[in-house]
Amino acid sequence: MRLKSTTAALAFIILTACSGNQGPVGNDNTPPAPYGALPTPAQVQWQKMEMNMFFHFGPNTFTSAEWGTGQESADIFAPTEQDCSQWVRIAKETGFKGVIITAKHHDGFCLWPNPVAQHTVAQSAWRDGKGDVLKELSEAAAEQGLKFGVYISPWDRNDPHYGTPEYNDIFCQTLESALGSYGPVYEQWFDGACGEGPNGKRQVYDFDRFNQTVYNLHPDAIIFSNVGPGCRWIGNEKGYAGETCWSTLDTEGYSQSVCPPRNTLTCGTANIGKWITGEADVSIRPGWFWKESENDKVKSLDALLGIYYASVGRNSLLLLNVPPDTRGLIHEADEQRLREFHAALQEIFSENLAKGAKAWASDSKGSKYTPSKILSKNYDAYWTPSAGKTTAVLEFTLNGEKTFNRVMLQEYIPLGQRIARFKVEALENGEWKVIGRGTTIGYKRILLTEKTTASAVRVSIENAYSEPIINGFGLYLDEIYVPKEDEDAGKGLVLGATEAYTIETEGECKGFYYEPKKDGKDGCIITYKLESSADGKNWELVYEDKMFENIENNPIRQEVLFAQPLKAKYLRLTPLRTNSEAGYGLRDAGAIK
Ligand code: FUL
Repeated sequence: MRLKSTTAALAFIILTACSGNQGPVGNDNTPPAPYGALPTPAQVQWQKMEMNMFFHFGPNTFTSAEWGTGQESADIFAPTEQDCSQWVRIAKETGFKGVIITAKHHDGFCLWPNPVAQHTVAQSAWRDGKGDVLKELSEAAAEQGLKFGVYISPWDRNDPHYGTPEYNDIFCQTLESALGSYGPVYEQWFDGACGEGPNGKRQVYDFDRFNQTVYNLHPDAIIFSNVGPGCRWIGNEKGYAGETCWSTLDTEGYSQSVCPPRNTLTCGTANIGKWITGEADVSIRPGWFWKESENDKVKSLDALLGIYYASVGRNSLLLLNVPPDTRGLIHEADEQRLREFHAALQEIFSENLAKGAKAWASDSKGSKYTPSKILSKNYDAYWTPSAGKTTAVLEFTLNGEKTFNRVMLQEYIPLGQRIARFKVEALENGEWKVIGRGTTIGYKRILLTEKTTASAVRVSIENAYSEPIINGFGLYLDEIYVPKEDEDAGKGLVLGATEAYTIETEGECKGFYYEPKKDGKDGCIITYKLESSADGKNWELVYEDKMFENIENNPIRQEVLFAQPLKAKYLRLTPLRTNSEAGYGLRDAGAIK
C-alpha cells in the first residue's frame, strides 16, 4: 500500500516536472467545443483593432451646430486647408487602426458627390464643386495602412423624399454610391438618432435592404447600429461600457428601428442572443462637431485614460471622435492631447510585468492547453481545463517581486464568451490578498487595482457558462491615471415637466445656456419656448419651439446664440418636451454676455 502511493507520488512529481510544474495536465488535445453565439472571423479582426477614430465633419463644422437643419447653403462647407492625410497620420501615430467619417450626417449634406442627392460637395463652391472628402480620406487611409469606414445617417433633414417609401430607394442608392466607389470599407455606421418629434416626419426604414446593400459590396463589413448586426451601440455617448459587458445581445423584440433599453446595450445579455460586441463612441470634445468655443475644452488626459479603461478595458471597441476644424485639419489642441494619450498608453502597457512568470493551473485539458500558453504571444494559443469544468485556478509566479496596479485578462473569443465571475489575488509578503474581482472578461478586461507589490498572482474563475478559455494575462503599472470621484454627479435642480425657469441677464445678452444634471439624470429639456422681458411681467417671444440638439444622447451644456444681441432683463425658458414625464434636471442655466 505504502509502496504504491509512494510510486504514485513519484510518478506525479515526474509528470508535473515534465510539464514544467504547470499543474495536472490531461491527455485530451482536441479543441474545446464552441459555446453559445460566436463572432465571425471579421468580428474578431474588428475587435482586435481596439481603437478607431471618428471624424465628424460637414456644414455643422462651420455653423457650430450639432444637428444641422438641412437648410444650410452648400457653400457653407468651405474648408480652407483640407488635408485628410494629416488626420490619418495623427490617427496612425497615436495608435488608432481605422477611421470612420460622417459621409452624411442628419442635415443630409454629402461629403462626396452623391448622384442621388442635391445637397453635396458637388453643389458647393468648395473646390469648384469638384471636392470629394471620401475619396481623399479613403486614399489617405489606404496609403497609410488604416482601415476606412463610413457613417451615413438614415435620418435626413434635407432630402424631400424623407418620410416616404421612395426615400428607402434613394438611401440604398446613396449607400451604393458611398460604399461602392472608394475601396474596402470595414465598418458601416447607421446612426439611430432622429429628432423629428411627435409631429415630425416618420420614415419606415427598410433596414434589411440597407444591410444587404452593404453586404453586397463588402461582405465582411461590420454594420453598427443600436442592435448590430455587426456591433452595437454601447448605450451612451461617454465611451463607457458596463463593468459587466457581454458581447452577446438578446435582440428578441428589438430591431435597428426599435432600440433596447440603454442599460441592456451597456452590459449585453449573458448566455443568450447573438454576437454583437459593444462599440463605445465618444467625442474628445463636449460636442461631436468642431467649435471654436471648445478649443479649450478638449478632454483631459485623465478623462481619455478613464475612457480607455472603460471601453477597451471592458470588452468594447473605442471609437474616439476627433472633429476636424474649419481649415479641414485636426486642431493643435486635439493633436497634442492625442499624443499625450498615446505616450501614456505606451508607457503603461509597454512592459508586461508578468513576462517570464511561471504559470500553473488547477487543471489543463491536454499538453496543447497548458497555462504557459496564456503568456505566449500567439493569439490562438490558449489554456483551458478538461471538458465539463467551469471553475479553475490559475497561478502566475512572477519573475521576482513586481509592483503593478492593472491586471489584464483575455478570453479566447473565437470560441465564445464564457466567464461570468472571477477573482484576483496577490501574494504580498507571503500572504494571499484579494486585489480585484470582476464579472465578464471577453476579448480584453483590465482591472484597476490598488498599487500592489507581489511575487505571485492568482486568478480564480468562479463562474462560467462553459469551460473557461484564456489566452492573455498581463500586469502593468500605471502611475499616470488617477480615477476621480465625481463631485458634480448629484448637483442641480429637478423641475416639473412644464415648469419654466427664469434667467436673469445684465440687461443685454448674446445668448443663453442650459446644462442638464450630470449624465442627464432626472431628464432633460428636449424642445422649449424662450421669451424675454424687461420687467418680468410682459413677455415677448424669442423662440416658439426650438430644440436642444442631441441632448438626449449627449446631455452636456447647450449654448444658444441669438442672431443679434438681445436687450432684456429676464429670459424665460419653458419646456415643451422633456425626455422624462416627471420633469427635467437643471445643473445650471444662465445668460451669455
Ligand atoms: C448621435 C448623433 O445624433 C450625433 O450627432 C453623433 O453623430 C453621434 C455619434 O450619434 O446619435
